[in-house]
Amino acid sequence: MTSVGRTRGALIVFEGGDRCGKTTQCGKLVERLQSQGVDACMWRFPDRSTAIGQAINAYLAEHSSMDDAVIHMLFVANRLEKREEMLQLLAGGTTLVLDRYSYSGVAYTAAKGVPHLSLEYCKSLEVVLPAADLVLHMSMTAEATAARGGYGEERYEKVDFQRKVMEIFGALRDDRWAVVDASSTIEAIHEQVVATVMPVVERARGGAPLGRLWD
Ligand code: 2DT
Repeated sequence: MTSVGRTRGALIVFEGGDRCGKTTQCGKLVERLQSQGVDACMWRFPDRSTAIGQAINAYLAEHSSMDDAVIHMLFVANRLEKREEMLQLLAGGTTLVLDRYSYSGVAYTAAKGVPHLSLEYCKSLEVVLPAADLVLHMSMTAEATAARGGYGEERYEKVDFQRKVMEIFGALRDDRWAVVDASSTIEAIHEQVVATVMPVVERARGGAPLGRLWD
């Protein structure tokens, strides 16, 4: 998409089911990148701080209910409202580490199995957003994540549903994805993540073009 010059930051995304350790790994990665002199910051989607994000938060906490198509649009809008800022940061050389992105957007909605919310339809709403340079797929069985602390507090934390989400993540994988065994230790995962991310940061710095979803 946009030409961002020779020193752009990389767009690194962590995806996976609930409670698989994405947030911990995002934080550790940003710290490591910064310690190595890479300008980096972490964002989460949904971004619950905006007005749209607050409506999403109420839905996830089961304080409100919404039509499946409407909540899907809100998740998309929550990314679109950050699009400009995202592109500017990347163009300015900041590497963005995202805790979920459009891949969660399409996987969680398509997993509901609502006929008019197919994977293809969901994907079509995201095409104006940049593609990740790298998606780190924190892979773990739905049963194993369910055994982790805090599981079940939010709307989608149900084993059968998570199993469907994981199947769809599997189907979305392409050569920009790297699979990480999320059942491993925090430090072992972190080292694997760093080894996978560094060459991608270098490629972006060297001028590799930013892609567009789902080209
Ligand atoms: P966490 O904040 O704990 O990751 O949970 N989700 C997320 C969607 O259904 N669509 C989306 O576009 C995104 C980004 C995944 C957030 C929950 O919201 C789901 C789990």
